[in-house]
Amino acid sequence: MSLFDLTGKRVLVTGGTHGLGMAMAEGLAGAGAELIINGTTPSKMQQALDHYKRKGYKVSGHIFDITNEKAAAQYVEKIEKEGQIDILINNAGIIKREQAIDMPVESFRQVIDVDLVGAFIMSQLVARKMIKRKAGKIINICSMMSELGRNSVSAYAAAKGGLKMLTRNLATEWAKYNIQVNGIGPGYFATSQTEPIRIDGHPFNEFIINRTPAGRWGNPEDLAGTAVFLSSKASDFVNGQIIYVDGGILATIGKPSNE
Ligand code: GCO
Ligand code: CA
Repeated sequence: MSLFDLTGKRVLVTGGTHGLGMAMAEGLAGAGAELIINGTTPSKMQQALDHYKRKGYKVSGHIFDITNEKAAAQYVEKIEKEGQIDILINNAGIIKREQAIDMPVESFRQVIDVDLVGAFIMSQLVARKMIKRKAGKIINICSMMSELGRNSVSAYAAAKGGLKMLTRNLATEWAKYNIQVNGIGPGYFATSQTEPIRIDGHPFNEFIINRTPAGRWGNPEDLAGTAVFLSSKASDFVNGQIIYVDGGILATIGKPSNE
């Protein structure tokens, strides 16, 4: 289907060495895209590149910190010398689970810096290229915490709520250049980030399964279709939307644990 075809498109995925970033990258590569992966850990990058290459995907990797605007600018220049970035997926993120009352300000700042400021830095750098070409797709990876609070994740919720509004604002400013800025809000997915709260028998694990109308954790592959849609021609008139891929969590108030 040519509407969703990504042949010849180059996508930069931040934090694409594992988890949801990797699953989305694979979805896009399956639709024909060439992968450019950013990460911060050389050993993880090597493993990821081996994985992508084993699957036969065209891929390159770049180690840099998205919160360092000078380094990020140098890498965007370097990548663009090899070919244009058609799609940017702002996926890199961190979480700190800590009661707000005790959270060191420095930890709060660090989460905002990676999850929100990093996405701004990368979007600005890449959009400067996209504006000249009058074409581009930017996808910000939001969260349930773009809409809902939860005990112990104040900085993460503040950052992801901010990322939702950054998405709308960048869409407002850049739609006229034929750049579509949208977001994906994953529900609760089985990744390394949720490993500490996904243990069988752990009350949080039971809670999430009960709270999700679909009755299960998301599998990373569940995100691929939405990522392809927002990267392709099929979404050329979709601007500033957050698509929640959450098994129905945000559609419902939930139910008692005995139902
Ligand atoms: C948590 C989880 C979440 C998920 C996801 C939900 O502690 O509540 O880790 O933050 O990772 O972002 O959309
Ligand atoms: Ca990373």
